[in-house]
Amino acid sequence: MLVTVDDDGRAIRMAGDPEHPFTQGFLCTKVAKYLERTYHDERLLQPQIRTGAKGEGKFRRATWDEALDLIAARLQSVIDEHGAQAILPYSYAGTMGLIQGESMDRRFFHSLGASLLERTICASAGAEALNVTYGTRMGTDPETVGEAKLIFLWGTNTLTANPHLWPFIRKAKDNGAKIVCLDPLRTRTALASDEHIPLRPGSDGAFALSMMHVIFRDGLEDRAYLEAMTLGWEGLRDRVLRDYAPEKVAHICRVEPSVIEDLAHRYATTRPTFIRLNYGLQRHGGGGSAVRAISLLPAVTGAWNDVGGGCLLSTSGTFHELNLSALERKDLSPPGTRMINMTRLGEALTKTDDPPVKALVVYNSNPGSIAPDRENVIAGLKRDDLFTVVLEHFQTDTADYADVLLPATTQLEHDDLHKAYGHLYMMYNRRAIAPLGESLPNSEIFRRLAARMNLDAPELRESDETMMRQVLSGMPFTLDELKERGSIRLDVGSPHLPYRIGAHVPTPSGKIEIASQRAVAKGLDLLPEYVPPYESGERDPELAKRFPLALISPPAHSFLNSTFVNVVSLRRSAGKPTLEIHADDAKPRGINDGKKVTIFNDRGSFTAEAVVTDRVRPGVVVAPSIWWAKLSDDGRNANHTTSQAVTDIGNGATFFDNLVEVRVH
Ligand SMILES: Nc1nc2c(c(=O)[nH]1)N[C@H]1C(S)=C(S)[C@@H](COP(=O)(O)OP(=O)(O)OC[C@H]3O[C@@H](n4cnc5c(=O)[nH]c(N)nc54)[C@H](O)[C@@H]3O)O[C@H]1N2
Ligand SMILES: Nc1nc2c(c(=O)[nH]1)N[C@H]1C(S)=C(S)[C@@H](COP(=O)(O)OP(=O)(O)OC[C@H]3O[C@@H](n4cnc5c(=O)[nH]c(N)nc54)[C@H](O)[C@@H]3O)O[C@H]1N2
Ligand SMILES: [Mo]
Repeated sequence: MLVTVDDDGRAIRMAGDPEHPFTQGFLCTKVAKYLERTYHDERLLQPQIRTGAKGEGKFRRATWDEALDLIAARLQSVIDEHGAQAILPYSYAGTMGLIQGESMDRRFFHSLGASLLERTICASAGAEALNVTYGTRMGTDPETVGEAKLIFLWGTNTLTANPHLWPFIRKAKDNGAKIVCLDPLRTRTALASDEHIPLRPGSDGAFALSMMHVIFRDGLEDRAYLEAMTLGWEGLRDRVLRDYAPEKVAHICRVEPSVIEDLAHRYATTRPTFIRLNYGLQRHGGGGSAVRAISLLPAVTGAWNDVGGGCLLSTSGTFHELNLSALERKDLSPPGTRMINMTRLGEALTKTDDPPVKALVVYNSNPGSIAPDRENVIAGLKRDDLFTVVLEHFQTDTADYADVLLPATTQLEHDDLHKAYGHLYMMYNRRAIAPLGESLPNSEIFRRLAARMNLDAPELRESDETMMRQVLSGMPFTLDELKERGSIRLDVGSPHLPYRIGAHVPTPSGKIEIASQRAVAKGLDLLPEYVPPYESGERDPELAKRFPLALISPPAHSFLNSTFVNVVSLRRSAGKPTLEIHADDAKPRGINDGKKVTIFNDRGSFTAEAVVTDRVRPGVVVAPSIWWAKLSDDGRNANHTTSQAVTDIGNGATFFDNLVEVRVH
């Protein structure tokens, strides 16, 4: 991003950097409004201490000294009474900067001996599925996607959630490629594709394995690739031939068998083929298994061998030379420290004992809006015996429950380093303006807090600049070069072909592990299989009868998870909380367009305005998200219905594995 600053030091313009080879001068809908957000009237500019009841949102202004003294004293008394593991840090994707997201904060909590947070809210099912199969997270070089002749956009709303990939897809299209979108919803991405396959949510693993059935049955697999690069392919072949015939799987996926046959044939006979696999489809009970199966399609056909071929979920494994252990200092955390799954925050705050969570420190996250089973999360946040600190830009749904609220700097107001998970460049974020009000970078807040708590180890005093040098110590460039150039492509060859024949695969066997002993060690099957959604007729017919509709609550086009919901222009374009429902489901319930409806299950309920549309298939309803509960009419959002159950692989969140019923409000 390029920021123009006027003579008074005020940022007046923001634009994409036209010289960045991947983002090419383009800012997405939300970040284009980042100045409106930064200079928002309601920015938190001073530390605050709670005066009202928890959740009421009443605070008084405090000085940094007073706020930090209070936090230090309260954390110390929690440690004295319950031990350090009664303290829980909670952070995720507010900023993905290495310094403001995983440096001094981690060192601070590790030194205290606080509970560790298992960061599973987004990507861990897919990440672990790739780790088990490929040893790391790498994929097709996104800049080569223009070479592909057949592209699957699978469980991804690319135009909304990953628009920077679109120019490369566009290029492929211009060269005659066909684009196929696999998504239960007719998203804007589906509309921009050549074909749309609205398969049933949570059935993708079966679909992929059935494609393999067709490929092996008809002898279309790439034997040479399978022999050279994979382990256990014969077992996979036998399994898919036995269990995943299209006639059977078509029923699971609610598509015609010919759809699977046709797609499998084209996939196996076209080159190069590219699959953009994204996170939407792994937010189901069987999400890990689904990613495991889909990611193996290019191994079966040898698509990994082609420039522009393969599959891309995440490139984050290509950043393995970053010295994250020097940055985070996990070694400072006492051995045996417990780990708490962030997806199960509600449970952690209301049921966990030995010790109970007595202090919660939230930064870079808004769990009061985004965590599943919100009813339970709020019950936890309301506890009067819980001491809660929130570092924020705004008074969010979570901030309302804070005892102490601290003002944090935005991306324009601090320096940072960024890796990527959708491209191959390391980036430097140079501060453009001075911090607004009394706001401070997260790293500085934790540095000051460590000093207040008399933690005087040298690693808790290091500057951001020192930490940047430490994390870059194994990279083939220096911090100064990165500052100078802004972004530098990783040294992975161009194009990067991570799994071309002859490449080293970082698994124990050095091959792509179709049969994975590491999967077995995690309690999974040796080979990929289809795992049905937890909340489905297959698993729980009784539940499916009471709650017959599958609710998906993916990000609205104008929001970034819960970020930007309070930015007026973006909220205006999002409109209001809606529920998209097919006429076949709306009619018998007496629902017509514009009617206010209640969406509910045993966990909770929320209200929205019905939009009757054939964008969704019958049996599926959609609530574009993630609304701030307090900015919705009913003070609730879709996470009142979502579940704390975790995925088959990676203990990930299952936001879209969620059966509900809908009635007129
Ligand atoms: N504008 C915008 N961009 C974002 C974000 C945002 O909030 N707003 N969030 C960022 C973050 S943190 C993430 S993780 C990514 C998420 O971006 P994506 O990985 O694209 O994930 P989602 O948007 O959650 O879901 C993508 C699509 O998956 C579909 N889907 C749901 N269940 C299934 C299923 O079972 N099978 C299939 N095939 N499709 C299914 C949904 O209908 C949705 O259209 O986007 C990032 N980019
Ligand atoms: N129903 C439903 N729930 C979901 C999802 C969904 O699709 N549907 N998506 C899930 C996914 S993929 C994700 S990644 C999570 C995301 O959940 P979160 O990680 O909580 O992300 P955000 O909702 O964007 O909230 C981030 C907060 O961090 C703050 N922040 C930003 N930068 C900084 C900073 O430098 N310092 C400090 N102190 N604060 C900062 C922002 O103001 C914002 O309030 O939500 C999950 N929840
Ligand atoms: Mo995410």
